[in-house]
Amino acid sequence: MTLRFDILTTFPEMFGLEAPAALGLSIPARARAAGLVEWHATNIRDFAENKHSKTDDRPFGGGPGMVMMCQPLWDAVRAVEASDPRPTTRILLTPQGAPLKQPLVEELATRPRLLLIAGHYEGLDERVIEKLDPIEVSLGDYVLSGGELAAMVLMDAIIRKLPGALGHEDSSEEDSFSARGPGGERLLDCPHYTKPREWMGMGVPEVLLSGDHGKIARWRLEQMRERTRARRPDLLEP
Ligand code: 9D3
Repeated sequence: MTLRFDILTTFPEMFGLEAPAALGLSIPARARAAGLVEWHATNIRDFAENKHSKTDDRPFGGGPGMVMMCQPLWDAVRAVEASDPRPTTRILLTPQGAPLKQPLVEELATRPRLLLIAGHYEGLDERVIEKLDPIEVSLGDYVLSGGELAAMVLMDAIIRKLPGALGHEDSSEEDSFSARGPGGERLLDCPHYTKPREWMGMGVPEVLLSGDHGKIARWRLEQMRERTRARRPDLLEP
């Protein structure tokens, strides 16, 4: 079954004519060519019923920036949802959302159809958020110019989890944040090395050249734990 993404945005050009640059190569491009995923960007402006096709207006109460109006977005969602009988899971990309984590990515990868709402505005009118009742997702604590790149990041993370998207079927299981130590703990990846054996006077850890696969596996696990302790101790908390 093909996963369908619909992206609602006032900048559909960011998603390209064929594919956004970020999704036009590598795993997402292959997944699309294989029919595992399709995506459609829709311009919210096309649904504005006022005469200048305005999608935003000044905030009640004053202040900087513009607020996305309810009507164009609501009508866009309804029209896009009606274009395909599969039910959508609505997702709003917003700095107010829950920080994106791999478990949500993996849950979303099981849905038939995802509706992503991305914008370049101060925010949405709260009433349309209430009516749409979307899952609100943020990428983290930094400020982007808009939600479109966040939508592409989310799409990329989901697409690579679709069955058949990776050449190496088990490599997504071994990722950081999916990798588990024997105690079930989430761990960062270990360091990797390839040829040449010496580069700019730097060698390669001897154990990796030993051919002792048990010893190598134990060394890698120790490196994973060491790095996680040093760099991301939060991952080791329960
Ligand atoms: C002071 C108010 N700003 C909130 C931090 C306004 C604002 C800035 C940037 C409102 C929207 C945006 C555009 N960002 C997104 O739409 C966005 C986002 C982000 O900026 N950081 C991390 N994740 C995301 S998901 C969508």
